[in-house]
Amino acid sequence: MLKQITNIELVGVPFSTFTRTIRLGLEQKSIAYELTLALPHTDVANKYHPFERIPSLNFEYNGQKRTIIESAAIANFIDSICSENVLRPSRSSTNFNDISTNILIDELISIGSTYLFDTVEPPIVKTRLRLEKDRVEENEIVSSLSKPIEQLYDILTKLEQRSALQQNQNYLAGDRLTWADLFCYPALADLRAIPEGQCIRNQSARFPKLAAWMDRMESIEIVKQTMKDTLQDGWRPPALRL
Ligand SMILES: N[C@@H](CCC(=O)N[C@@H](CS)C(=O)NCC(=O)O)C(=O)O
Repeated sequence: MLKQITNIELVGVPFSTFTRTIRLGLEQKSIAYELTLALPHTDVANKYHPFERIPSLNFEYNGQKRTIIESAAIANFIDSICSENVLRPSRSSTNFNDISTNILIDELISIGSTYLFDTVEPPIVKTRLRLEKDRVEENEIVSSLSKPIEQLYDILTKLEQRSALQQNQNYLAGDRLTWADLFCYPALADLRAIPEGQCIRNQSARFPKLAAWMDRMESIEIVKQTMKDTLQDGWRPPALRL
């Protein structure tokens, strides 16, 4: 770990999927940090993030304060300050297997942050929680989610096919845990916490490879350590603004 870097502070909340991705990365690399609790669009979040999102990461370099926004940029920063417990092959490797793995990791980071997040979180997870909060009948909830569920199945099919799970490897980008897993897992963990997550739960799941990967992820210590106060842990957001 680069020793000029001090006072790492992550601004976000445990149930935010992007915040969880960064926490998973920091935990994996045993980087000490402080979590400053802030919901998006609040004064604390907005102080560091011009787009009013979470997470942001603050740190000091030789005593000078800096802030990074955007989870992929934060992940790259984490890699560059700590070479232990790697979450991707070295970017400077000229071995073509490493180059290919990095391509797949970058694809999956982008897929997880956009297509997957956009299909799982607002239209399914947030919608179900809001309807439940409004005490809408279960059959009405199910029917109002039917279109988003079709889209979800399409995205999950493509995710499974694009990932290394297709070649029966243990993790999304191969036989080791990488940032690809850390970016895709949190939204799917939220999905698993609601009835619509049946498709990635247990052996008879519609997506058995993703379901087995989720089980594998949930046996990892850093995943257990970051579960508290997430939907999976039974936690529900007060204002449903994830
Ligand atoms: N592109 C941002 C996305 C961050 C993001 O969307 N975070 C969510 C919480 S998980 C958020 O702040 N949502 C507030 C909103 O969408 O208004 C990143 O990669 O960090």
